Amino acid sequence: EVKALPGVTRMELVVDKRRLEGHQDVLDYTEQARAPLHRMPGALDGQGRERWSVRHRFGAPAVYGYYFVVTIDGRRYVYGNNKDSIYWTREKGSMGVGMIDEMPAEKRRIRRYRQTIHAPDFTVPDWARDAVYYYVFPERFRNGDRANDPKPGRDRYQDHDIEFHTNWMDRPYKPGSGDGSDAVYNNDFYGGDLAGLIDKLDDIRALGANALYLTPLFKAASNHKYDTADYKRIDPAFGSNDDFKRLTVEAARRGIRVIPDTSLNHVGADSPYFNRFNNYPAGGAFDGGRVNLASPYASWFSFDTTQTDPDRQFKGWMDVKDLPELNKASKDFRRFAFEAPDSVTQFWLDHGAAGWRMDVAPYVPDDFWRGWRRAVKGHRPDALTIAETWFDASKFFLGDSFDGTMNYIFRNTVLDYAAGGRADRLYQNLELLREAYPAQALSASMNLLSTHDQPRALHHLGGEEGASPEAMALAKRRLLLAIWFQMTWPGAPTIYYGDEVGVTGGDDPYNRAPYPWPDLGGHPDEALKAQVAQLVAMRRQWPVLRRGSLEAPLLLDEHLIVLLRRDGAQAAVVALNNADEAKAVAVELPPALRGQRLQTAVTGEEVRVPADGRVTLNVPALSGQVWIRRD
Ligand code: ARE
Ligand code: CA
Repeated sequence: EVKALPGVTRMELVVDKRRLEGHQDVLDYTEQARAPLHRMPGALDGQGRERWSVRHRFGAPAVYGYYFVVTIDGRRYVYGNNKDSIYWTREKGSMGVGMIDEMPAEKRRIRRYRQTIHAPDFTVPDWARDAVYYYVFPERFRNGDRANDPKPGRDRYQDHDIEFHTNWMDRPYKPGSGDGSDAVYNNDFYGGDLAGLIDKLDDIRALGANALYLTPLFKAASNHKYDTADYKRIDPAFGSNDDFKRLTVEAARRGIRVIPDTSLNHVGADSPYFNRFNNYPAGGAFDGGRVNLASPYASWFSFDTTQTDPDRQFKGWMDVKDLPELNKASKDFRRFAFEAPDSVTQFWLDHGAAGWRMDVAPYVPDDFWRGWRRAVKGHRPDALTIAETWFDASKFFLGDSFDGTMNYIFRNTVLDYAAGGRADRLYQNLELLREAYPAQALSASMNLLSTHDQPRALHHLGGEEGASPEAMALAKRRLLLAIWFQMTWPGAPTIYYGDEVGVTGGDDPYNRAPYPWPDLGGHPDEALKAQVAQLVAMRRQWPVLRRGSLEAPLLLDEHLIVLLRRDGAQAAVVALNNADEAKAVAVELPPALRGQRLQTAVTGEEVRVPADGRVTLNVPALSGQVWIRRD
C-alpha cells in the first residue's frame, strides 16, 4: 500500500540475499531477484493511496533484504526502510518507515526491509513462550555464605589485589567519573553467591518469575566472570558444582528454570588455558607472557610472534587484553566446548541448566553455532538457546543456531516511549522487528529493559542517583509503563534484579549495585515491587498476553497505542498511554467482540461492548490497561 505517489508508472521488487559471516554485516548483500509489481485495479481510496502487488517465493533459508524501485516521471527512486530503521536509537533521531528516496549511487546504502526465511523445522522450546525472567548478576544479589567470600590478600584480580566490601550497602563507585578507569572495578567484590540465590528463590517466585538468567558463574578472577579460568567449575566464591545442582533442583521445585551464561569466544588471560600472569602451573598457551607451543591449549589461540611486546602477540576481544580471543576453528577447542559428551555445553545441561545464553554471539563464526546448536538440541531437545546481540539478530534465526536473543532493540524503543517518545514510532520499530524475525524467535527472546551492560531503566527514565524525590517518583511511573508494555507484548519479559524495587545506576559498573536487602540496611521500594508483581501475575494469568496474535493497532497516535491480541476465543485489548493525563479513547472493536463482556485484567471492572462495537476506553495517565474477553 503506497501513500500519495502520483505519477508512478512502474514499481519493481528487488530481493537481495544477505551475506552471513561476520558481525557487522548489516549492509552486505548479494542481489538475488527482481520482479515487477502490478497496480491493483480500483484500489485508490480517495486519500491518495493505491495498491500494488507482487508475489515472490524465497529460494532457501536465509536472511533477505528487499526494497522497491519506483519509477515516477521517468526517474527511479527507492521505496524502502530508508530514513532510519530498527537500528534507530534515542541518539540517532527520528524514524521513518516506507520512505521514497532518490536512488543512491551506492547500492550498499539502501536500507532494505528484512525477511528471515527459516528452515521448516525451526522450533523453539514451548516453555520459552511462557517465560518471565529474573536476571541476576550473582556477585551482587545476595551473600548467603560468608565463609566463601573473596579475601583481599589471598584472592587477586589478575596481578592486583581485590577489594572486598564488608558492608553490602557500601557504594565505592563514584557516579559520573566516566574516565575509562572504571575497568579497575572488575576487582570490587561484595560476596554474592549461589547460597544467597537459593535463599531468595521464594522471593523470585513471589515476583512471578519462572526463569532465572544468571551472568557467568564459572571460576574467574573478576567480579563479572566473563574471563573464564575453569569452564567446568563454579567459582569458589559462588559455591560448588553441587550448589549449582542444588540451585536448579530448588528452582525447579518452584517452577523456575535456570539459564547460565558463558563466553565461548574468549577466556581469562589469568587462566590455566592462557596463564598470562603465571598464577597457574606451567602449561598455559602463554605462560608468563611467552608463547608455549607445548601447551595442550596451544591450538586454542593464535599468536603473532613477529611482535616483541607480549601484549601484541595475541588478540584480546575488542582489544581487551584480559580476554584473549579463542581460535573457534580449533578442533580441539570445539570438542571441549560442545562436541564431547562431557563438553562445557553438555556438562552444565547435565547439572540442571535449562539452556544457555551465549556471550558475544556475533563475534563467533556461524558454523560454530550450527555445530553448537546440534550438540545442545541433541542432548536436551527442550534446552533454550539465547544469543547476546545488540542489533539485528536475524541471521541466528534460520533454525540452525539460536532460539532467541537478548532483545536490545525492544529495550531501546520501549524506554524511549516510556520517556515520552511517540507511540507510533514505538509501534513502527517493533513492527519492523516482527516482520524481520520468525514469530517463534520473537517469542523466545528476552524482552529486557535493563542489563548488566547498560544504564538501568530507572536511570534512563530520569531516576538517576541523586534525583529529587519528585523526579524519582515520575521515573518509577515511567518504568511501570515500560513494564506494562513488556507484560503485554510477545517475547519473554525480563526483570533485571533490583529494577522491581527501584534500584538505579548508570553505565557499568554503576548498574551492578547490590540488591538493597532490608536486613542489611537497604530500602527496597516495596510498593513498586507489588505493582510489578501484579503486572507479572496478569501476564501469567492470561495466555492471550503470551501466546496471542498481534493484530493491526486499533488506534495509534502520539501518545496512545491500542492493540488487539487473540488466542482462540480469548481476546485482549491492550492500551498504553505515555501522556501525563488520562485519555478516553473511542475505538471500534471487531465483530467477534460485539455484544460481549470485557473485563479489565488487573481490577476486574466490566465493560459491555455494544452491537456496533464502538466503545470508549479509559486509559490512565502514564500507564496501561488491558481488557480481556475470557471465552
Ligand atoms: C570492562 C569495564 C568497562 C570498560 C571495559 C573496557 O567494566 O567499564 O569499558 O572493561 O575496558 C565483561 C564485563 C565488563 C568488562 C568487559 C571487558 O562484564 O564489565 O568491561 O568484560 O573486560 C559490546 C558487545 C557485547 C558486550 C558489550 C560489553 O557487542 O557483546 O560490548 N557484552 C558481553 C557481556 C559483557 C562482557 C562481555 C561481553 C565480554 O554481556 O558483560 O563484558 O565477555 C554499543 C555496541 C554494542 C556494545 C555496547 C557496549 O551499543 O553497539 O555492540 O556491546 O556498545 O560497548
Ligand atoms: Ca559469599
